[in-house]
Amino acid sequence: MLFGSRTLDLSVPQVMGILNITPDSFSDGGELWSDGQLRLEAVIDRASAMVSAGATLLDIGGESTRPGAATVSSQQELQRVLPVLEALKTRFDVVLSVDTSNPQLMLAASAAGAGLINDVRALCEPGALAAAASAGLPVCLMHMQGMPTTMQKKPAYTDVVEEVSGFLRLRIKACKNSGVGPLLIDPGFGFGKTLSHNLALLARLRELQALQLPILVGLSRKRMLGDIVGRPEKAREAAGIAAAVLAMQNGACIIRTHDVAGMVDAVKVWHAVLLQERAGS
Ligand code: 7PJ
Repeated sequence: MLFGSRTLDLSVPQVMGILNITPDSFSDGGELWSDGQLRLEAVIDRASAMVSAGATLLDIGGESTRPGAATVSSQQELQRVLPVLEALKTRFDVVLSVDTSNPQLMLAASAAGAGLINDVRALCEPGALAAAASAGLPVCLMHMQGMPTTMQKKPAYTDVVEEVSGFLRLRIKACKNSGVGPLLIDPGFGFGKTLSHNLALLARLRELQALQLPILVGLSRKRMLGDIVGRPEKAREAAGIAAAVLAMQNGACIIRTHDVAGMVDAVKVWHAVLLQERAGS
């Protein structure tokens, strides 16, 4: 699949490294900031480590979607993300993804060399469909119930998998009508979902394959893993790998993670077994 100027082979799962450049990020707590300033050198070092470890995409996020996080103005978000995009695009041969719902940033990011728009609001913000269409980039559509500030208050579904895929189906149609694409889909683990909703989505992820689009998953360090293993965010790597392997087995082809090195090894093991199986053991 073509992501801007770069092609990735999605028949092998690809690892997307998370570069959160918010001062209040949910799991890497603003380590890239000092004295209210983003440290570009620190961002580059972190990106470099992820690329060396085998990430083929980097997801740059300038807006925290953590429940209760401070809202950022469009201007602030652009000022955070664009210099990072500029710095990374000349240094690393990977797909740069922007984690944003902001139409202005979609356009500016595309001009600055981004290869993917990753929108947790599935282009529902006013102007987002039109901006993504003129950006001309692939878009990952994610499902969320409610809005980040309130989404974990009382998530409720009759059948979570049916509702997530119904929502995605509508957004895919809206994108096709607006000339947006190519598309990827994501069930949005943790976005307006209880542990049991998240587990149902992971167990039945394969059902989303009916939409016939590449599936991206973001499980890394999330609370659902903490609820299962009882560990703090930074000690959830093993839990995240186990969950991602299940997701790959159920059709996921991009894994969004904070912990790239371990995940790349997990993908290699999973893929080696797949090839053996295809060869007819
Ligand atoms: C996701 C995301 C996810 C996609 C975040 C976090 C919260 N984008 N952005 N999927 N999560 N596509 O990293 O825990 O699950 S921000």
